[in-house]
Amino acid sequence: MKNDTVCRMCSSCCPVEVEVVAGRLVSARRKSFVAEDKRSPCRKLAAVVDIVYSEQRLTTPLVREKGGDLRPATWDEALNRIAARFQQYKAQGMPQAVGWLRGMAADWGTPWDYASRLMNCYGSPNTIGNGSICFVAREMAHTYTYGAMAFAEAAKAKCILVWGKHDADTTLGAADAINHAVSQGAKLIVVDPIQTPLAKRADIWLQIKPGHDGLLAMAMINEIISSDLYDHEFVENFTVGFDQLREVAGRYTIDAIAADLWLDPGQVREAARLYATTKPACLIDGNGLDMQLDIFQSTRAVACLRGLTGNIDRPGGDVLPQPVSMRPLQARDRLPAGVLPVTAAYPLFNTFSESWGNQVQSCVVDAILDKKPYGLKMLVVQAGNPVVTMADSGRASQAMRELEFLVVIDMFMTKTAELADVVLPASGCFEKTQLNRFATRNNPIILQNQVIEPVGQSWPDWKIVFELGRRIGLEEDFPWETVEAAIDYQLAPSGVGVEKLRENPDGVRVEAIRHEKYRQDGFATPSGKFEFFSARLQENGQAGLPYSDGCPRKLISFVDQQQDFPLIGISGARDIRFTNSQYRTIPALLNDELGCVVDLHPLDAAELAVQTGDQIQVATPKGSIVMPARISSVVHPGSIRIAWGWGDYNDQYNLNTLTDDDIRNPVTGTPGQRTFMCRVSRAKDDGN
Ligand SMILES: Nc1nc2c(c(=O)[nH]1)N[C@H]1C(S)=C(S)[C@@H](COP(=O)(O)OP(=O)(O)OC[C@H]3O[C@@H](n4cnc5c(=O)[nH]c(N)nc54)[C@H](O)[C@@H]3O)O[C@H]1N2
Ligand SMILES: Nc1nc2c(c(=O)[nH]1)N[C@H]1C(S)=C(S)[C@@H](COP(=O)(O)OP(=O)(O)OC[C@H]3O[C@@H](n4cnc5c(=O)[nH]c(N)nc54)[C@H](O)[C@@H]3O)O[C@H]1N2
Ligand code: SF4
Ligand SMILES: [Mo]
Repeated sequence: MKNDTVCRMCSSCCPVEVEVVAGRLVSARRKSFVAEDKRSPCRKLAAVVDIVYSEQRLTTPLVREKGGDLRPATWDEALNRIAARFQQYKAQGMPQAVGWLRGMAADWGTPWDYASRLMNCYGSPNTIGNGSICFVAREMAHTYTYGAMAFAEAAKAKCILVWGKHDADTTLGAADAINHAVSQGAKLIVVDPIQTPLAKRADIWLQIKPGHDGLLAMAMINEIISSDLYDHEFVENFTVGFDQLREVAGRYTIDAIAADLWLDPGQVREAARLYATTKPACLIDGNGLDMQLDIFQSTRAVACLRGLTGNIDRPGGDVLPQPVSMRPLQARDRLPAGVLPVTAAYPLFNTFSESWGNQVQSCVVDAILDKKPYGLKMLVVQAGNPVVTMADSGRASQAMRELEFLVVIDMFMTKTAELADVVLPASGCFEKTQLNRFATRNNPIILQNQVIEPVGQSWPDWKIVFELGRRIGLEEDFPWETVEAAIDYQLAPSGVGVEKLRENPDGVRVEAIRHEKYRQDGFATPSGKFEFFSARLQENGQAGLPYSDGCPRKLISFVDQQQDFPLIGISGARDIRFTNSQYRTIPALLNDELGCVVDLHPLDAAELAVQTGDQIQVATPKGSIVMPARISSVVHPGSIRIAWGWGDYNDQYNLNTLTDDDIRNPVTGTPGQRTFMCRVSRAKDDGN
């Protein structure tokens, strides 16, 4: 039997058609607007049966007696243990000592709302996501500029500027759109420190010095303004701060900064002109901008380009979403007044969006270890593996060990789950129904629909949260017996329900697509305009316009120790076979540790006397890892690229052993997990 759903094995949220025989999933196929033979392939989806029915799946709850090993338990026993702890901290008058840390895996849609609801009704403001290192920090920069996160309508663009994103490995729907547009003659500009497969195909590739994107954006803005290539009609009628932008960008001329950014001035000029003069043009920004110390300003500067060229909300440009009306399910009003979250040091980031709440996960570690601003004693980790995915793994791991009580909700036994007092087995994406953020932030709404029964005794995340809620006295707040009932309740204002979504597997559009909505509605910013200058940022002590206070001294972690750590380390490519720390236990995907390498430029390799296959040690002031080297000119001399995500599989490959969490972006609390100074040497035990 064929069934439609949404794959959530990574954040791409691809609509898929799955084949189920006798209740068992046997294959899955990605749907797309391009013909089958043109669709970008997904290795994970090809291995879907091995993933879903992996012998490594957690199939029963596990509990730990004090100091002992984890042992199987019933759901009743496991949930009652957790509920007892919730009640204990409440009875002690400190519900806020309980935190709920969300990884990216279960999605940012309804699963996020359910956990927030439970915690708010319980009385703790500490439901915390990892958005400070993922796209939420970027979303904030977009939002402060034009009211929401824009997304590129690449398929219809004539010019595509891809800035720090590699969709063929991460976001296949977007990869299909880029390929389609390029096949129709669209120009392609890529800003990436790595010569990626996409960079190889680009008309212009800017191999930027890692972490310096904001300065490049300012220089491009300057070029576009001084050459009078900006969109006068849009700038005059719909923006604020253009004169200041002109003035500040004037300090960043291409000729003055290109060499410092490892770029050729002529190429930067050509890129700025091509982008500004080809209409429509879209700008796809990605995680290459995230995880950087300067994330907020650099993304603001990049975002300004969309208004300067008038491409914002135009067909084939960068479109503003038409979100689906939903009932807020987070019950924020139920939080007792005056209880500050542990992320209180980042008030702008905590409040920029109606639903996001707290996303500075590093604060969880501060609260556990330093009791700042107060102590967290218990943590529920849902769909995340913080021991290997957070900056400064050593410290994150110490924090997990120091907790009085750790609960992990996951599908696999991770390095984080190994430390837990209770482990709850979660059902995977094909085993549950949910609404993904991808489907509700914009039309059309597409349902992730359960197509097979939960594997083993696993439960879907929604059921775990609802049942736990009921066991801590929140029966009235979790009245829904099924997830369908909860989704229908939440979606009621949109007039759409689960039944209709199931009848329309390709999605239901609740509002016709509109472009240039700002002409009628204005932008959802305080001024109603596209804000090059944000008074709200200035009032809150931040630069109102990107780089108006100058450029931060520290764009790369440990840059003040570059005498000892002379190479720039780049947290590397995502591999289509894996999602962050996941799936290395799947034999069909692991394939002899293929891709677990450090890329080193031939010039640096010669100096260090390193050859492909040699074991090398990469060290920073925080720690060191050992990985095989690959000599490759995809990296710029002076920089290396380290494969990402191997830390759960093997400690020795844990990239976040190297990263710093002491210095963070002042607005979004983002540590420099992407880019850091480091040192390379041949590993001591290397026999060569
Ligand atoms: N150095 C460095 N650090 C990084 C990154 C990097 O590129 N370099 N990337 C950063 C980014 S952008 C992110 S978003 C984070 C990701 O950080 P995490 O969210 O911690 O990443 P994952 O390794 O994907 O862990 C997700 C976990 O959820 C489990 N899981 C999968 N599906 C479900 C589900 O439906 N329910 C439940 N309960 N569990 C599920 C998986 O088995 C896995 O253990 O890492 C960040 N850290
Ligand atoms: N297969 C797979 N898919 C995934 C994931 C995964 O781990 N595996 N993770 C999911 C998650 S959590 C996320 S957030 C997304 C992220 O997906 P993307 O947004 O595509 O981000 P990345 O692939 O991390 O990096 C994109 C590009 O940024 C470049 N880059 C690195 N440093 C810099 C820099 O300083 N400046 C610029 N301009 N570019 C730089 C990298 O070389 C890379 O080519 O992918 C999601 N999808
Ligand atoms: S790219 Fe991600 S969401 Fe899309 S099919 Fe592959 S694993 Fe699933
Ligand atoms: Mo992410």
